[in-house]
Amino acid sequence: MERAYYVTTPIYYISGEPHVGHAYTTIVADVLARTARTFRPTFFLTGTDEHGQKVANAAAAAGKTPQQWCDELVPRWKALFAEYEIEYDDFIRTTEARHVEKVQRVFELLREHGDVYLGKYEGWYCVDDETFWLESKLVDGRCPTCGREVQWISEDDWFFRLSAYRDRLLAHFERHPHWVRPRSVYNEMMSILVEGLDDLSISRTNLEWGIPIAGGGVIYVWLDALLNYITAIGWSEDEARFHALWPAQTQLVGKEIARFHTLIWPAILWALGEAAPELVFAHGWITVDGQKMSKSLGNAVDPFALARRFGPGSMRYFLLREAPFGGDFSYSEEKIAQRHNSELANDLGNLLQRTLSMLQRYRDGMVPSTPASSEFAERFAPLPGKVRAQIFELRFREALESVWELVTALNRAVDERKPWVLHKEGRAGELDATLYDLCEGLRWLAVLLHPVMPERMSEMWRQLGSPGSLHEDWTLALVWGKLAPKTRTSPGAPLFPKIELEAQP
Ligand code: ME8
Repeated sequence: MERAYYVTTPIYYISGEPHVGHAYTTIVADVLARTARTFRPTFFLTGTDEHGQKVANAAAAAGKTPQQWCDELVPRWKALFAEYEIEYDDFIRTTEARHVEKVQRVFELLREHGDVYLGKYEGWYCVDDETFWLESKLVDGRCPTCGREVQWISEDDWFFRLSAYRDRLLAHFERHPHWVRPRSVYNEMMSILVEGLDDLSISRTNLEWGIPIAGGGVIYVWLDALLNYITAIGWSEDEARFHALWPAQTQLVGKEIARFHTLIWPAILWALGEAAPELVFAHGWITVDGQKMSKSLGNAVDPFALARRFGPGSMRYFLLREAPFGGDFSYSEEKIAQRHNSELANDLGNLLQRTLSMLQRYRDGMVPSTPASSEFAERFAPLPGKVRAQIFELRFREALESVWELVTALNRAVDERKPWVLHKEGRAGELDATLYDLCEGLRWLAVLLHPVMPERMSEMWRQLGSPGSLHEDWTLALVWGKLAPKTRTSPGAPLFPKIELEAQP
């Protein structure tokens, strides 16, 4: 089987309703997957992390069994992804039999190979992060990741010999300096490694909501959760399929869970005789007033309301365009509205509308014949390759800036060539050439921006009357002059109607 582009998101705790942060990572994965699908086999996995104390507590507080609670909430998460035009290939739930059975098999294998041993865990536990913490790692007696209170745990647990993998991890980090990005996270993980790794408790004795271990207790939720990336794709079941996908090319996570994905995850994979993923990218946080947006901090924003207000396309565009991917960035409705109005409504939406109305007025709505030459053909020939490379380097903001060079050039062509003057002066050849360039440029934009704003770009494609598919390989689709003369356009409603923000009180 041909090796596929395999991209994953974290699987989300369904301890409540999703927020914009959860949509964010999944949108990024969707943009990668949609771009990859145009030229190679692709697999995009997301899902929900349903076991553990955090979910059990949330269910208990709602007076439901954990299973009932999860079954009721999963449709909300699927609805969120549908709302944001996310096209995953699989959605894994950790309560599904296909996952549970394989996690139990992993545990047995680790036990057989001597990678686990029975010991006593005495220390602290952060329920919100589902993390064990030694006293020495706490900050002012609180969880060093999220700052919340921790609880004391004393129980007999199974331990994974993580410390035995430290040297291999160090060698891996040194040999593959780009396997963890951005650099700041790589450096942070390196310094943890240099300090040393403790063995990891991988079971919970005093908890019922989890995958049972023969002989008692349940599997620690993080071991259970990390394994989703391989249980979903046929590990130990369908070797051909598994090896066509694994190791994953891109695993996207938020920076607060980089440690699990770059120190613990490779060690578990190696213990199973599998390879580490090629890239773990640990991105920054969407912040509100300088703090991470999170449900438990009470500053989470309802992603459904935002999609209704600004449109899913504009939200996707904003999230990718606002900041260099990797860093934190602050969220505000003013910023979303501002980008929507100036970049999408003015630069792009107006360009389409003006072009189609001039075409209607001067050429009966039909694309003129292909000009003998175009200043754009040579200038923008390298653009698709550049944008694609930037997307796979996960430099989304730069990719959108590159696309905007074409948007700007087309707007400038309207201002400089003044089609209405060409029409008035009867310069038909020049008018044809200008209108053709504008339509062809817009067709390119629909293709290039389709992974970012799938529905809006399909609508733009429809208005342009383009036959063919938006899913074609860019190297075939984006040849300047491919737009067929006499294509009949069908102008429609504005793509990005302006949004008025109410005046602040
Ligand atoms: O950690 N900004 O699940 P989780 C950006 N179940 N991204 C954010 C964000 C924010 N403010 N808030 C959340 C878990 N995210 C585990 C993962 S994986 C084997 C198990 C995104 O529900 C970001 O991707 O807490 C973050 O890592 C993830 O949601 C955490 O989701």
